[in-house]
Amino acid sequence: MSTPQKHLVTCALPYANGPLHIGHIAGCFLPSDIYVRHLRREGKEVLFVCGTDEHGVPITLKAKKEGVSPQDVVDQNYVRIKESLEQWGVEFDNFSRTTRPIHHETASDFFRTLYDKDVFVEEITEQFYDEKANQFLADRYIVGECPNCGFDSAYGDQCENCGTTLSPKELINPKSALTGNAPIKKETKNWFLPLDTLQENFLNDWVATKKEVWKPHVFGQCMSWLNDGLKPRAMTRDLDWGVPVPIEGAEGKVMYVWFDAPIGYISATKEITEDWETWWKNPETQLTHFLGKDNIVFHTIIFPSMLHAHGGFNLPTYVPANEFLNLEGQKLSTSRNHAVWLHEYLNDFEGKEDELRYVLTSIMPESKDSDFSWKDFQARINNELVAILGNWVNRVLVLTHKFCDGVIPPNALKADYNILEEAEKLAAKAEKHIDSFSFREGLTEVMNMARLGNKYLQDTAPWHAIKEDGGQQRVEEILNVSLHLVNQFAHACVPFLPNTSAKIKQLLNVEGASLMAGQPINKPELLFKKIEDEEIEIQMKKLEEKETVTTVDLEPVKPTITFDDFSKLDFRIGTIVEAQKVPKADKLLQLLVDIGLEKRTILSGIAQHFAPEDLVGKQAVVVCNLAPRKMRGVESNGMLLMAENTEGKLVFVTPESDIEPGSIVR
Ligand code: B3M
Ligand code: ZN
Repeated sequence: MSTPQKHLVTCALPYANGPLHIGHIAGCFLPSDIYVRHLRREGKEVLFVCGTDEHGVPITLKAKKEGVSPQDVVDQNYVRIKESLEQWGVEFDNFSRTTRPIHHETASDFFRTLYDKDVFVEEITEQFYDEKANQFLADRYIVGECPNCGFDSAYGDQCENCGTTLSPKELINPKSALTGNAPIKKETKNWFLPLDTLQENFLNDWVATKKEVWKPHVFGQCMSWLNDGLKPRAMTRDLDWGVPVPIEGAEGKVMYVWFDAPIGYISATKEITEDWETWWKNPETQLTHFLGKDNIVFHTIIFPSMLHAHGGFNLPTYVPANEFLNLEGQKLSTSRNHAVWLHEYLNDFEGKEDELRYVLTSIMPESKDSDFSWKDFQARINNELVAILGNWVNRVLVLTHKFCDGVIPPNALKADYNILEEAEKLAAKAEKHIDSFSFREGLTEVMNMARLGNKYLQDTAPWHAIKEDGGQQRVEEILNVSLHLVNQFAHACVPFLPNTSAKIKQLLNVEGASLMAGQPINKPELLFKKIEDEEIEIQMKKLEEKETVTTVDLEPVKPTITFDDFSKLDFRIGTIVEAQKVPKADKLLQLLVDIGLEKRTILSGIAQHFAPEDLVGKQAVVVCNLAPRKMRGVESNGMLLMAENTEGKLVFVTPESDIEPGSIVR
């Protein structure tokens, strides 16, 4: 497969609602970066764009949960995501954001053009509405059972369990994600993309041309959509966070996040070059979208339909979507914190960026889901990177110092050059695999070069050869061939192991492509270090601890408060000196509590849990500055803190050992 000269490569825009984990990395960041490095090495002109997706319900829900504004959420996460990608070493030309003015303008113009061309169908429909929250419930604001797989917390736009794209009305037993209430239906006007007519006039024919071009699972998913028959899809939402819909009568409405987000690829291009049209409108430019399988429909059906309806834009040539990566046999989950976060990895395994690339490429979910486990991570690094690659390169360098004074020996007899030809063939195979998005196989071929090098060294055994007649010359030949092979390897591994490639080049002391006999090489240094059992145990433990048991019964953490808010509360230790039942109130106990400064009457709703006579002498944490409250004619002056489990069992929060009443708790 020969590729054109100009390439626009996109990587799906991550939502700016949290940090990146290895699922994101294996899904699209790593494959796109491998592909781009490969193209650049071949001398192609490449523009590689990405950025954060900063609109949509995932952002507003997160903001609500944290009690901050959506802007705060995206500002924080943009920086985090961008920094971790830079640190890990992805070579984007631009990593933009969809809240930037250039994106709002670009998306607005795009919408306006479709509107002016009468592409949209305007329709008043009934949408789910949460009466308590006074809000329409689009996309992730609504949850319910997936009609496809039965998963009980599918979103209104998609089931994260089976990947099916949904509309809110398809959910079984829909509930508001804001209040948990069953929604009502309410009328509202929206603008729909008529995917039904677009299917007939455009998609059926266009997708048919991709049968042999796209991966089977991508083409298959796309066809199953088309076979079901597409329905018009609303491109506007009754929400206040997003790109405002730029037409009259749409005040207070924003674009559907999946309308504006892919336009983010266009704005990210515009942002860095005035010549953006040569990347988007020049038929000679190849457009390739990298993404995870849950985004397939948006990149093979909806965005191409938008581009087609607009006119003038290239359509994607390739959409090499990956399937899902699991972690230790279970789905990666942000909400359960079952994940390996990129920023934490980079912190815990400093300088091991290539090790992560290596392992994730080896297990990349290219055509089916795959599993990351820490034990496998360790085994692949120790048995492959250290034992095969690192060892081989090190032996060649050490032997060159030992037998050739650290200088590249003169060129060898032609006889041994067949090894280099063989290596060249492996490198060519690897490139072919990359061209067809088979990165796992590509990496295998590259590692086969190191296997070949090891075998050559083993077969020729310079440490024995040196003792034979004419030994010095033979050893020089062997090392010359081996050094060339190491250099070939350094070139071949660029897309997969860019840091390792640079390091080998530095050890060989070469800048250009070829080695020169007579040149000194640098002192050997190990390329990789073994991963010890303890390092893996730490990670396994971290994973166990991280997995907070957020069963559905536990209440979510309340919105963040400031320290000032906290310090307004006056907690002290009190000792209960008297306790009695309150007549005609079966839940209340009337307590007299010594809080050091005074004795206070406090009513507590614990009569069904404790007998009054058991309480006298007990110490507890008392909230002392709560406004007094009258119950059953008695004024209560404060509150005892109790811990309650999900079954309603109550226990006192008592000091670990006795302390004077009135002691401050903070
Ligand atoms: N932000 C979905 C996701 O992160 C979405 C991708 C947009 S690509 C234009 O899975
Ligand atoms: Zn499902």
